Amino acid sequence: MYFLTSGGMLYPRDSESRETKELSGMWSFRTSGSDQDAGFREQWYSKPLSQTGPVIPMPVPASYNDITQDAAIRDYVGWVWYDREFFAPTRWRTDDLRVVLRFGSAHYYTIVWVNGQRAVSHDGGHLPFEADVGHLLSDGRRGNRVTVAINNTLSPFTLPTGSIEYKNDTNMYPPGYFVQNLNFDFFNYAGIHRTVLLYTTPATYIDDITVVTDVRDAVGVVRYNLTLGGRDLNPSATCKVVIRDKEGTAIAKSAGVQGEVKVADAILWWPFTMHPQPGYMYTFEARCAAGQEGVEDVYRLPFGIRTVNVTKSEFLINGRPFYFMGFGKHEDANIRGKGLDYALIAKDFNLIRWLGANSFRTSHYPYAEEIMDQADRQGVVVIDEVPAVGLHKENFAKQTLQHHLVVIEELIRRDKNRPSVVMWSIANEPSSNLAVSNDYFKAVAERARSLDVSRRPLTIALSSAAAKDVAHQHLDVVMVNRYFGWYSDPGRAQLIGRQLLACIEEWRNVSGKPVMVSEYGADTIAGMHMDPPYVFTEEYQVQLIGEYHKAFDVLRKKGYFVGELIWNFADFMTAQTITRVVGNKKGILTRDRQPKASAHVIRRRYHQLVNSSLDDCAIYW
Ligand code: GCB
Repeated sequence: MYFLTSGGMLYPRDSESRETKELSGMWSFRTSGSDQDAGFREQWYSKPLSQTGPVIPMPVPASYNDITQDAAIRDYVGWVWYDREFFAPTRWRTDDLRVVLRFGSAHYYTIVWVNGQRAVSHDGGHLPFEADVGHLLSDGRRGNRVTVAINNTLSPFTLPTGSIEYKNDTNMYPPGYFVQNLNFDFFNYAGIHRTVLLYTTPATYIDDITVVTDVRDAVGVVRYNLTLGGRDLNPSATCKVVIRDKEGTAIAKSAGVQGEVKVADAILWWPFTMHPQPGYMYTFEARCAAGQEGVEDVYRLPFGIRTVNVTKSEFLINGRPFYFMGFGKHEDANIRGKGLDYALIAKDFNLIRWLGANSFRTSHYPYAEEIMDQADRQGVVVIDEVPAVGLHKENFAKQTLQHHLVVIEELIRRDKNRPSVVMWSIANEPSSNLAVSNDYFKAVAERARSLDVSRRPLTIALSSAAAKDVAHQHLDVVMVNRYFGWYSDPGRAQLIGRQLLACIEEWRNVSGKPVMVSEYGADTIAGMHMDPPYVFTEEYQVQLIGEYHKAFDVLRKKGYFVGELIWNFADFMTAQTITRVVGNKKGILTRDRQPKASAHVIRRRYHQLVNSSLDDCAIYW
C-alpha cells in the first residue's frame, strides 16, 4: 500500500516516558500587509518579529479575524506571521529523547521555523502536523523562538475550495484589487486554531497504534498493530500490551507489535441513548523498549469495543439498528472564531445531551481532537467529514484529488481508533452529477477503504438529483441535503412532505442503500415572530421542521431510512453577502448557544423517539 503521509499522529499524552509542554497563550502577530513576500525576503523568522516591524498580541489557539477592531485583519487574505519564545528544560537536551513540536491545526498553508531554522510545513487546516525539533533547540540556558507563517488563500485545488478574483475595472476598483471567493457557506476563519505543544518521547518510540475491535459472544476481540519509530530500532524488540478497564484494572495482556487480545464480558461502547453505561472506554497500554539502549516508551490509548455494520437497509452499532438524530455543526463562536475553547466544548456537549441528540456530523471539516475525545467519552456518535466542500466542475482536477487523498489519510490516521466515529464523510455537496466526479470519488473511496482496517462505511452529503448522481455507487450510506420550503418554495411548508417523500424514495430506488437526511432547515432570527408563520420567524422554523418530522416518520416505516440531522446546531458566521444577516441563522440555538423555539421541538422529538421506538433504550444522563 502506498502512503502519501508518513508516520503516526498519536495525540500527545504524558506518561512515565513522555512529557508535554503547551505553548498556548499570547503570541506576537502581524499580517504581511500588501507586500506578501516581505516576510520571506526580509527573513522575519531569523529574529523576533518585534524586531522587524510592529506586532500585536494574538491569542493561541484562536482565529485572528475577530480579535481586533481592524476590518483589514478580519478580512485579511494572505500571509500572517506569529512568533513566541519558550524554554525547553535542560533535561530535554539529551540524545536519549526526541522533542516534537505539534500543531493541532493551523489554517491553511503553514510554515514553521524554530530558532530561525525551517522545521515543518503543512498544507490544509483542520488536521494536526508535527516535526522533530530537538536538534533545533538551543541549550537549556537560552530561550527558543518559534515563528509561524500562515496563508489562508484558497484555490480551486485546495480543500475547501475557493478562488482569487482580480477586479481590473479601474473605474470601480483601485489597481491590484482582488477578492477571495469561497465555495462554501462559513466564515473563512484563519490562524493557529488548535493547541501548539512540545512533547518528548524516548529516541526510539511508539509511533502509531491501530486498534480494531470485534465482538464474538460477549467477548471483545481487540486486534492491534504497533509501529515503532526512531534510530537504532532493535528488530527483535518486544512490546508489552495491557488492556485496562475504566478503573485501571488490567483485564487482558499480550506481547508483540501485532496481536489479538480477548476481553471476556466486554463492556461495549454504546451511544448514550442506547445504554445506561454509554461511551465505555478501555485503555490500551503499550510498553516498548525498542532501542538498543532498552529505554521503554509507554503510551496509553483510550479505545472502545464496538462494531459498526451497514446492511442494505440498516445502520447497525453492536448489531442493533441505529437511527441518527442530531445535526450538522460548525466550529464557530464569537471572538475566537474556530479557535479551540474548552468552555464551548463542554457547553455544546451539555446541549447535545439536553437535546437528546445521539449524533452529529463534523460538517464541513475534521473537528478538534478535544471535541472528538468528548464524543468518545460521552457516547455521542460522529460522522467524520473531510474539508472537501465546494467541489464543482473546475475542482475535479488531479491536483485536488492528490490533496484529497492526503487529507483522507491524515483524517483516518488521526481518528481511526475512535469508537464515536462510525462513518467517514468524504465530501459535502459536490457536483456529483458530473461524469468527471465518478473516477474522482472512486479513487477517494478506494483510498479510504484501504486505509481504515476496520472498514467504516463511507458516505457523502449529496445534493444533486438522484437520477443524475454518479457518486453514490462508491458509498455505503446515502446522505441527502434538502431545503424544501426554504431555498425552493420558501414559506410553502405544506409542500415539504410530498417533495421530501418523493425525493428520498427516489434516492432509495436509485441506490438501494440506507438513506438519511443530513441537512434540512430554515434561517431564523431569534426573537422574530409572526403568526401565521412567515420566513425567518421562529414560528416558520418550527412549522418547517414539523413538516419534515412528519415525513421522516413516514420514511422510518419504510425500513431503509436511517437518520435525520438538522442544519444547524447553532447560528454561525459566514462571509458578508446579502443572503446572510450577520451569518447563517439556521441554528436551533443562537450563536451564543441559547435555544430558539425550534430547539424545544427538536428536544421533544429526540427524547420521544428514543423512549418510544426502542423499548430497551432511553436517554441515560
Ligand atoms: C448547504 C451546505 C451548508 C450551508 C447550508 C445553508 O447545503 O451544505 O454548508 O450552510 O446549505 O444554510 O445554505
